[in-house]
Order: sequence, then C-alpha cells, then structure tokens
Amino acid sequence: MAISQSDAVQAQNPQLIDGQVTKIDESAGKFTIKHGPIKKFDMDGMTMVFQAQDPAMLKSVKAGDKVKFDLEKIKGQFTVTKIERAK
Ligand SMILES: [Cu+2]
Repeated sequence: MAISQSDAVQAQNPQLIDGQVTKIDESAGKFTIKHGPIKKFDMDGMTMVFQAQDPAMLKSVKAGDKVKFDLEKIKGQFTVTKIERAK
C-alpha cells in the first residue's frame, strides 16, 4: 500500500474566484470582472464592477487578464481583497 508522492494533487485555494478583467477604472478605483460562480455570495457567473481594496491592485492586472481573486462585502460594497493573474 505505497503512497506515491508524485500523486500529490497541487493545492489550490478553494476560496479564490475565477474571473477575467474586462475593464479597469483607476480614477474610480474599480475593476469590471467577468466572474465565475461565487458560492459564498450565492452568485452565478456574471460581469460586474468591484471596488478594489487597495488602488495598487488596479496596476497589478490588465484588461483581458484571466485572474483569480477574493471578494468580501465591506460596508455593503463588494470589494476585491486579493487578485492575481491566473497561471
Ligand atoms: Cu456577480
């Protein structure tokens, strides 16, 4: 009953949401993201505008980039708290 280390599944953060940035509005501090289903907010896939928690996030990705991101509801507003380019 040997367990092969090579069978180890690459860990993925299950909380990150798949999406694609369609627009970045630096003056408003917002992203438009076409996102996949978001279980924690009971949302299906759609395109919507999100506040960036940190303005630097707006420079870390470009329109057209596939991304993985995390979302929180802060003061009633959906806010991207983390975003990274998908590999
Ligand atoms: Cu949505």
